[in-house]
Amino acid sequence: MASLTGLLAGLLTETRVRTLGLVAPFDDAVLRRQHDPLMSPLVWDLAHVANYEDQWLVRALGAAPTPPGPALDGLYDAFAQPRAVREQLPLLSPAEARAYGAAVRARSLDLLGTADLAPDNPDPLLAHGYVHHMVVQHEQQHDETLLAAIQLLPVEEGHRFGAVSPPPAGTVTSQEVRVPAGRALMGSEHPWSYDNERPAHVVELGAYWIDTTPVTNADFSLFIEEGGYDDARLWDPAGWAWRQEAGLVAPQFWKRAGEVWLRARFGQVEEVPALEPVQHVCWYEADAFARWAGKRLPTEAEWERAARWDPLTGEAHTWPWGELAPTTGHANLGQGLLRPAPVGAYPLGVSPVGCHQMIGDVWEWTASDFRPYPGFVAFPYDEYSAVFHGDRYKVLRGGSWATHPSACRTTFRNWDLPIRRQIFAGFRCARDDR
Ligand code: AVJ
Ligand code: FE
Repeated sequence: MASLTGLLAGLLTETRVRTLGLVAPFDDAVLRRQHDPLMSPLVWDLAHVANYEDQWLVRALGAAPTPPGPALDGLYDAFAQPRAVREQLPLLSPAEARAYGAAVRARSLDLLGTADLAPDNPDPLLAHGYVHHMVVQHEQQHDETLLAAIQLLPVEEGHRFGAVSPPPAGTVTSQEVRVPAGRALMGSEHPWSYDNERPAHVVELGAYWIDTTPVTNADFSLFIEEGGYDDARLWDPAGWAWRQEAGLVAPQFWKRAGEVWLRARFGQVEEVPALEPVQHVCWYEADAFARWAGKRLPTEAEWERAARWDPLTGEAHTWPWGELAPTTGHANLGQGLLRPAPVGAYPLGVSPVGCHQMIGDVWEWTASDFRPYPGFVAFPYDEYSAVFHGDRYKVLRGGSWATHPSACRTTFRNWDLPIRRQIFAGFRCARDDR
């Protein structure tokens, strides 16, 4: 199992490099400040990922807590401390948080070195290195959260992290594809999958049409111009109430300048690029757009079938292109571009039925509530998924440009409240076959 140990140690190290790189440009005052009631001060996430790692890769494996110890657990418990008040807590300073993270990491790597990760280890935390990969995914998810908080900084304080230019838009031969009726595999039995992806099961789906690309900024501008935000008939009643209360008139970070729309992002103001997938829209905006277009949002089962099912072999893959790990030629993941890429930019990443950019670029809102799959068992703790099940949260699929490949696959389920739009979320539409 030496290679699995090495792989996990490498992922943990790569992830920490990214975490530290995300906070490096900012001084202590910026790191401690709460920039928005929806997001934590950056320094909270920094110590939270370390505390989580101490709980799961140190204490859960039988070792003593890393100083300063369990007294920190309450401060960094996401349930005990609502985001809006985290600035007022007696948090570790940025230097203390970095030192705590390094101390935990030294101990967790030490323990990993001698851990038995064999598939037949009766401890389900250790078999296949489950808990180590869970901690990798957790820190990667918080790296995306850190970026969502950084995107909310005033433009003068923003930072670009050496982003590289996106590949050019590509040719998309048709706007929608028809997916025939049939049995679709949903979920995953991969040893590293989350509890909410399990058990893998078969669902029966009718035929449907789904867009080959996410909805673009150009598409969304047309919805705005044609009065989409002012037509109550297009909106879910709760969405219309929210649109009124919050005064929604365009995606978050958009501003009208004469004839054009500008957007602010990471220290830059620029014209909204027409062919990029729209992002920073909430579920209610996506739902209203779909109705305006004479369509609807796909269910998560429809989304997953369009992303992974191969009509020639009948098999369902981990990625739209098969089983190979993603490269920068397959999908826009991992924060390198710091933005979505234009539609058609990843011909290698097209799914067998013909959908572009199912993975990466923007999280895609689906019609579905975040509910457990039949036979769901919470593992290894209720607060990852189980406490969010029900009709309050909507499922998002596919990962964004800010998602690391470790925390992304066609079966990965993300969720958020239907009013949220500071996340890197867009959508594509679907419709019934008739
Ligand atoms: C799966 C992105 C909804 O950020 O609340 C982080 C991930 N869980 N720490 C979140 C998570 C615990 C979670 N999401
Ligand atoms: Fe967390």
